[in-house]
Amino acid sequence: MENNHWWNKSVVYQIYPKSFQDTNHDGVGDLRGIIDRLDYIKKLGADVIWLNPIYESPQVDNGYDISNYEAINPTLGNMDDFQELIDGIHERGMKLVMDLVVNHTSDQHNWFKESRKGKDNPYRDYYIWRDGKDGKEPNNWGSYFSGAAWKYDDESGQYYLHLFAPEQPDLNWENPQVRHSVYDMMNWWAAKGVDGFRMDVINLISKPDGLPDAKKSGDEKYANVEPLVSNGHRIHEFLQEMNKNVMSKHKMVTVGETPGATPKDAEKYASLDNKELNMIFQFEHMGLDSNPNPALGKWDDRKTSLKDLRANLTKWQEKLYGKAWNSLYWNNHDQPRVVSRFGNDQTEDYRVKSAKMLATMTHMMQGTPYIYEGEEIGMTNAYFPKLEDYVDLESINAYHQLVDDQHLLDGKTMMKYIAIHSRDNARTPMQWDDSKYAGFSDHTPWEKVNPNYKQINVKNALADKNSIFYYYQKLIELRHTMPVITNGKYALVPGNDDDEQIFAYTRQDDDTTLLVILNYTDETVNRHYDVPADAKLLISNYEDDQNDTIRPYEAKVYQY
Ligand code: TEU
Ligand code: CA
Repeated sequence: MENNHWWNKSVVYQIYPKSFQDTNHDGVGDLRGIIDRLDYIKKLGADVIWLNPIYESPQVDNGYDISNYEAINPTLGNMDDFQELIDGIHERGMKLVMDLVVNHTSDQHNWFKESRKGKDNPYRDYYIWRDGKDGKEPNNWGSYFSGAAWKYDDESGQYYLHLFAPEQPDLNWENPQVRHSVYDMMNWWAAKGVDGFRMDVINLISKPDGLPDAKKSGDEKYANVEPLVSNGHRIHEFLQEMNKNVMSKHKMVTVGETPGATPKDAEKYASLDNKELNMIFQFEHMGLDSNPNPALGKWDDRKTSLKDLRANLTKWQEKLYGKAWNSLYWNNHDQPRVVSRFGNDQTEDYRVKSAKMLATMTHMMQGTPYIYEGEEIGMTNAYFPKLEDYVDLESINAYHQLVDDQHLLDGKTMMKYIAIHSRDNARTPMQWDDSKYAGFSDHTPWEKVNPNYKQINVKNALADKNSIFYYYQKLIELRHTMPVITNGKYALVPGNDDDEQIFAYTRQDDDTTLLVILNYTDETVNRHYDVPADAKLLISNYEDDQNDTIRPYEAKVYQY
């Protein structure tokens, strides 16, 4: 099966606008900052830029609470800046993907302001309102950001649903007016030249009929809604309708953010006939280091074993082959930094080696790779020690719920977990150089700079031909030039299934084989692989090749 859409060979660079580059001295990144850095992204070789939400928003959840879908957040710039940005991207032969957040709006959106006025308001049915049950919430659903997923509204005497913060009320997708308002808005952006959308929690939009209680599995106060609400009964109908009304009318790429999606779900969402989306972000590999106690969710300090990671990535490669298209990612604005999480940030040598090894792991697989700002220079977790250092509501709420309210963890343990897993680890300002505030701004940034910016920054990376940056640049170039990376069949090297140190797989098409060998550990390992005498070493993170001796975090790819 030949995959020959433009996005099959593309690499996406994700920008978190608030943290990328400030130009007007207020400590917040802005659109003009992105314009100034387009040549940098082009130099890396990325084909597509995905921007986290830049719309008008009270910023309760950093722009994922949108109060006007067709206006730019004034802190970030205005529509003229946006036009200049999209022109600049297109002039450089790149494309722009925007964030589409339509599971919910801000409570400051006009639709919600109208909706909460009362039961007779024409916008009432744009959201999900219910009466309470026995003086309590309508059901036991918990919010992703702690507490109940319902908020009582005094003014109109009912509860409304919010799967995320109370300031993020869920839209009612059962209402065709809601759906068509969204499609119109999408077409409005497409007319401005936008090349695609990343769709926020798009598989949560179809709620189960009757909104029944969700299952609790331990001592959690409110139930985790994800198993019940994700991939709901009308989701494919909604996405096909959206596709007909929007995607089919433009040349665009779409990626759905789909927590709780399995390969079976992906076969429908991202099937090669493109009736719904082009690909999805699945979360299974992001959950391998979660706490076994469901009440604690992701808050833990365990490390993902190679066995679990390999089994998971292999499953996605094999199950989607010839049927659907994968996205490939380690990082985004919600995840800790990959080199700290799956690699090793304890010494400079290991940081650089393990960052390259992990990049090799995903960039040699089938799918569209996503690089999150700073990943290409090996930015690490910030590990801030105090709760006051954190900005993200998810971490702060979780601390209060698990430590103060439920007493499931002591404060010290929770701070250790937050230092490892907080979303703020991804949101510290981009490290451009070693000047004060890392060249991000000359004003105190909205979120603290990672103290290691003097050593880890773009300026240093560009000056060192062995840097992580140039390694990513080479990986991207290989994807652009070698069809086997796009279309070759994936297979584990026989016998590799249980190896706790080495991950070895091949990609193969009619005339080329790639053998990828990766040491996931800080130990030197001896393994023999049959490599033909005429094989060429395509890329590696060591200066030389010692054949069966595979050094700490070594990555090598043979071509034959
Ligand atoms: O994230 C959805 C989502 O699944 C997250 O709750 C995720 O589980 C969590 O962040 C992991 O720590 C999307 C956006 O990417 C996120 O930034 C938003 O806060 C959220 O939706 C609500 O819009
Ligand atoms: Ca600014």
